[in-house]
Amino acid sequence: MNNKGLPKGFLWGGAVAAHQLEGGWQAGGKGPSVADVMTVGSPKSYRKITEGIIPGEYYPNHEAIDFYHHYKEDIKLFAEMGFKCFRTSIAWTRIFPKGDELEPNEEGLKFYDDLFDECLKYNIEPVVTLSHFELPYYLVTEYGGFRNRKLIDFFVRFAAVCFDRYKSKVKYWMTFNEINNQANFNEDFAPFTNSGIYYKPGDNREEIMYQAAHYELVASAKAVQIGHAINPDFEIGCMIALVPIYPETCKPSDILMAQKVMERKYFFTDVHVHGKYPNYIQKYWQRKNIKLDITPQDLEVLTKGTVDYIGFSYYMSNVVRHNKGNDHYDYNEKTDLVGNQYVKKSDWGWQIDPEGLRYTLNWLTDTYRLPLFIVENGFGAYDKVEADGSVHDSYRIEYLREHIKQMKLAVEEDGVDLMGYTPWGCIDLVSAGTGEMEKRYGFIYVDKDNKGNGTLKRSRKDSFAWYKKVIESNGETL
Ligand code: BGP
Repeated sequence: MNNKGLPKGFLWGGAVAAHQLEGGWQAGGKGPSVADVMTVGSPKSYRKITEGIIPGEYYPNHEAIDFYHHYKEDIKLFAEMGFKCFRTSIAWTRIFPKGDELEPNEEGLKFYDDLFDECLKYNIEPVVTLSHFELPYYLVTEYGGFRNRKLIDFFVRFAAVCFDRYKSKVKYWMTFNEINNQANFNEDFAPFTNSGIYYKPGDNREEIMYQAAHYELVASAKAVQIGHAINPDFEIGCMIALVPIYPETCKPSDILMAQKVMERKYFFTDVHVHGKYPNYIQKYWQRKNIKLDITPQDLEVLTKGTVDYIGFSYYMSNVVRHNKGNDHYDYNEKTDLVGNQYVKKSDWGWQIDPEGLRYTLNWLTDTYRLPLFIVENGFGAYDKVEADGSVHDSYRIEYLREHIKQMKLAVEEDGVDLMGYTPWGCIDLVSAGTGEMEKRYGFIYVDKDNKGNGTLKRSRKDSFAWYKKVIESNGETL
């Protein structure tokens, strides 16, 4: 094994999601998605979800950065940076505006044909997420989102249509973005999930969450099977939000607590990779009297639809403590999470930990033995535009450089099998969590603020030229 440098063909690129940049929320026959009924929050609070569109409210995803009309210009800029791949999602509501139709919307399909062709023109490989927090809103109001088993078939129909239509253009796929976010059922994390579940007072949130997760896992496995039948060359992955959990101290109960939290958050990966639920989660359901609709046919489906690789996002690490009286090591992020005195935080309180990326790459490899793909990593920050239009984002370069260094060590020294690296929000876009435009991740600045004002003009930040060199040198010049 050659231990110098990243492999040839390493997939350098950038990542986005349809609802966070496309805009055109009603263009080409598109229906509303859950993201279209969310307003702007603040750095400290998640965004608000409104019941339907309230006149006069500002919904940032409706226009976003209008990638729908600017994609040619934007992909040209990605090509200038030397992108080998571009990760985006297909807005479900462009293809099935309500979600339960039998026939897809041709205009929506055509948009992604054009988009993928534009990428391929520059030899940029599209990497596609099928469901990235943009469930058709109609499936929520009419069916209750993924509380409902019927959603499995709707998703599978959508996936099959996409696989078939783009089979000669797209090789790399992922089913559900950050499927495990919903494990944080104590928080109102709706913006960060695909399930479209709005908890009501009195709901047994935990049971509902596991049920929705099960339907999504079955839907994913069915889609993987169908995808492989349509094109055996497809590489279909899962997508996991990976926040490694450290123990606060070397006290054995803290160590065990960290392990239990890892299990609770990452059993999703076991189901995707091994096709079955681990014993610990089944025991947990028994103890908590959580009753789920899981049929023998479902379990069969899970074993047949295992993934080819693990895609994951990495932004930060977290620390937990074992609190006295928590005899079963149950996890409640409100009481068990503690700060990490050894790392700095972003303005949004995300703990910056580059070594945690190497740790994560090794943990995933040791646990699952599958190729890995870092499909999100990045630094959300306020940017300042100088009088001449330049943006000196040295803090972003610093964040990415330190993470890439650790990623390289994982490959070169630890032998991790890594397919690629696509930093999040390669062009500024709407934040999924808060709806802010001014939480920026991009190499490309977009002139638009949190209230929707701005010309939408694109410009290169300092990180643009830096990332171009990184790609050119296959990660040698950092
Ligand atoms: C991930 C999501 C992305 C993205 C990112 C950054 O959880 O997959 O959609 O938005 O987080 O989060 P935020 O936009 O809240 O800064």
